[in-house]
This record gives sequence, C-alpha cells and structure tokens, in this order.
Amino acid sequence: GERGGAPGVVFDRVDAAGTGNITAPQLQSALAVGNLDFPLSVVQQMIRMYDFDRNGTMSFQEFLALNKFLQKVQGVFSTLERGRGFLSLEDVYEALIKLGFSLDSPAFYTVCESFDKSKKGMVRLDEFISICIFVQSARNLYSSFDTTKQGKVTLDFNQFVYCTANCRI
Ligand SMILES: [Ca+2]
Repeated sequence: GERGGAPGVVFDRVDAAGTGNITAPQLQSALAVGNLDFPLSVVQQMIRMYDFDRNGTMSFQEFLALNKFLQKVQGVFSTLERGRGFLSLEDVYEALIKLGFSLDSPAFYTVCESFDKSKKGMVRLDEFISICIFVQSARNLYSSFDTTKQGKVTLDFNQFVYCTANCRI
C-alpha cells in the first residue's frame, strides 16, 4: 500500500477494496491480526471514540489515533504484567493511574467487576484494553457535559440514559 509503517500495512490489508474507510467487522479482523480478540461491541466503542467525522467507519487517520491509544495501553500493560500475562486488580489500579485515570474504590471495583470475566482478579490484555476503552469513553462523554470544567455535571434522566447507552460495551 501507499501508507507507510505497520499500521498502514494492517489498514491496507483489511481495506482490500481501497475505500479508505474500515468498518467495525474489518477493524475486528485487523486487531485479531495482532492477537487481540474483541467482541464486536468493544470494537464498535473503539470506532465511536475515534470516529472524528462521525461517519460510522474509520479512516486511516482515525485508525492511527486509535492505534496510538492502544500502543500506550499495551505499553503500560507490559510494564506491569511481569511475565504472568495478566494484571492483578492492584496492577490495574496502578496502570489506570499511569494512563491518567484516578478512580475511587467504588468506581474502580465496579469497572473491574464488569470486565474481569473469570472473576479471579486476573485481568488479561484484551480485558484491560476494554476497561481503558470504557473509562476513556466515559471521560470523553463526561467532559462534553462538563463545559465549565469544574469537575461536576448535572444530568436529567434523559441525559443519564444517553450517557450510559453511549458508554455501554
Ligand atoms: Ca470516520
């Protein structure tokens, strides 16, 4: 392809028709090439996070932005997994702080509970990425309501439903 680097190769491979945009199932295959298997719902959330032009698919530029986020998350995971292939809940807490997310206990444990499928406190890379996608989406949405940047928002019921539906994975 004409796009340079590993992300370009991956993008061109899934965008075999050369449309310049990849869909959620295509993105899912692209991530599977890198041994990351995600449910379509998580992949759709990734697209929502980086679909800057809101057309429902990923351009190469949007894909690069997602890729940068995933690299950062994978880097933090690698630093903390210490050859075990998973993070303990304490590690996840530390990892989220390294990524700029400082959650209190109720928020942190509720998030972990909903993504730790085995319920053994062993969070694998795909689960950790899902947690990060969720927390980042929640932050983006929160920021869009927190227009005065005071760290507080007031939501009516419809806005609350809108928020939860947008962050649900
Ligand atoms: Ca797009």
